[in-house]
Amino acid sequence: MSAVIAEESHVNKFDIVVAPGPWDPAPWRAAFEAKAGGRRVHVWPHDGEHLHAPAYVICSWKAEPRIFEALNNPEAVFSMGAGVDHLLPLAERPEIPVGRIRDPDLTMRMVEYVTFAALYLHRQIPHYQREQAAGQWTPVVQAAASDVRIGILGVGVLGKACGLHLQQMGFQVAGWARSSTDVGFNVFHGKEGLGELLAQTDILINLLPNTQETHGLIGYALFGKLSRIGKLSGPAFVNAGRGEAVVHADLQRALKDGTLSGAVLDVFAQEPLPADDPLWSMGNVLITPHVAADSDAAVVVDQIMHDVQRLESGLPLEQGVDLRRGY
Ligand code: NDP
Ligand code: OXD
Repeated sequence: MSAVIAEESHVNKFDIVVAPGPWDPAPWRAAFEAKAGGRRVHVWPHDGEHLHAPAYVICSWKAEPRIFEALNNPEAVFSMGAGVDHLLPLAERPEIPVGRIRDPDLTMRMVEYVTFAALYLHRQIPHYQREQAAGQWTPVVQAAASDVRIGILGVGVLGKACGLHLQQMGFQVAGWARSSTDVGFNVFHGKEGLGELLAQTDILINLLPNTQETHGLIGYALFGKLSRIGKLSGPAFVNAGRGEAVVHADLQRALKDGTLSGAVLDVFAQEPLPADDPLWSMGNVLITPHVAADSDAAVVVDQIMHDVQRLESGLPLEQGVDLRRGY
């Protein structure tokens, strides 16, 4: 994060409305109050649904959509994470600037998670966990990383960093994006390009945002297009992007019938994943509860407050997002 721009006494300071949705509000209140530089901090809806303030910004993580009815004239709205899908209703209000978190700390956390998932699958850890449970010593043939092909859907801030890291570890890496090309590894585009990528992928990693175009993109037919002649015991899937991109029943089916050999799943269309979901008890599935890349409060607040000060000085957001594009 660049240095916070100097506070100017003559600019009008905005109130800060923090709407942490399902998160514990206490640490967020404390983190914003510590950095608010005299601005008033309100936690929504705990401090009241409505606000008497001439000017305010909203910092939201999956806040209930009615916040934008109760507080319908914000100077800006910030996502307290990388994803902005929870703010998509604001696409109809293009006059409201929208910001998100783009931060090396969050990116590195995602690199760690995706690297862990790729190694877990590549080094056949599920097999050894099963063998350990049975008290069995059963070595299996281990491929080199350079023989394993990883395909990344979405090569933005997170997908690019993950791809470069995996490439450095020796894996063959390629990606798929809307228009990005120059990321340091081969990137495919469009429907045809997606087919080409899948045909040369052993481990598929989803890091796409949830948009109208990506919703339900990853289904049984797509899994069926993954390469079946690779060095793993069958193609595998990692989802750290959004659950909405996946057709849940198709994922269950593909993992059950061997179309997929295994999966590491961090995100689901319904979170928490319901207790009776069959994925919980599948031996070839590892589930984590949407923790791939947590937002660190200090980092998030610093980045948002930097953009609040810019806005108060009449400058555009440094971490702005065009919601009409959807991500
Ligand atoms: P970015 O916006 O930087 O990158 C998005 C990527 O997806 C870009 O490469 C973009 O293409 C590509 N893309 C978007 N739409 C399409 C499409 N229709 N077809 C093909 N490619 C598409 O996002 P980030 O990398 O920062 O984050 C990705 C997602 O990860 C977030 O939106 C969020 O959902 C998820 N996330 C999950 C976390 C977790 O803990 N599990 C934590 C943080 C984020 P192009 O480059 O051409 O624009
Ligand atoms: C994010 C997330 O988008 O945690 O930051 O999912």
